[in-house]
Amino acid sequence: MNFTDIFQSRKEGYVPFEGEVIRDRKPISLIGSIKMARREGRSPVIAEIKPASPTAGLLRRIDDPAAMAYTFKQNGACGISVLTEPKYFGGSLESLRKAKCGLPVLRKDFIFHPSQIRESYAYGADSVLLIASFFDEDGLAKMVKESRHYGMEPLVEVHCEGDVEKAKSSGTALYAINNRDKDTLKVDLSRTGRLAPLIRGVKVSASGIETPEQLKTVLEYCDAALIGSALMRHPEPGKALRA
Ligand code: IGP
Repeated sequence: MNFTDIFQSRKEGYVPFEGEVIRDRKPISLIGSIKMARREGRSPVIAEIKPASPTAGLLRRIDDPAAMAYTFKQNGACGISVLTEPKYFGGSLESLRKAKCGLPVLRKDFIFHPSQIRESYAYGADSVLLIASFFDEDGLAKMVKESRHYGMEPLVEVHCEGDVEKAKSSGTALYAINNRDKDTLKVDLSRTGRLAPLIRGVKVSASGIETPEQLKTVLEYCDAALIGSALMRHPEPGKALRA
């Protein structure tokens, strides 16, 4: 199971969100929160609620996503990422809704349809992940626009130089460099050092960050880091953030 397979499986049977959406909520800026953490001398970490993963299987049973989000906030996180893909990551839209805690909340999923962006907003998201590799240039630009229509600046994920070009032409202001290969699922943190210099704008290094030393290294290249598995595996995820 690689990213491409999961993306395909997510498409199968997806029922477009038909609920009525009133744009009466102004999303919290993830970029603003990253910058504020840095100004205040806090480590700019986006903490991820990730019950399972295709490589590790079950990481942590999360009965109370609201409590988990609050713990992350109390321990200095600058944002919360919530996996909503159910089959391989054990996520749900309900946990997205529950993670609202005053920090910006990112919906982490395999997004391919504009209605998923409306749905994300309806469930309280402040930002959405868009994986550049799964769109052509036009498609990605349209999804960025759609996100902004709801006041959300999307996090555009890049895996290679080609993705960076695509992301740039989409006009996004916020990038994630994913250190995990989308085909082999192997982690290579040196990807952050390779791609970061090609990007202007706010950069997040994502995946495979396990130790304080690794966090320090990726933060030499990026404005923030996104950590899931290492926090989920820790007996006290909040404390792990402080390490
Ligand atoms: C977190 P990790 O290795 O700290 O658990 O990684 C995050 O980067 C990862 O969950 C992720 C992801 C994704 C999951 C990055 N991009 C796209 C699903 C879809």
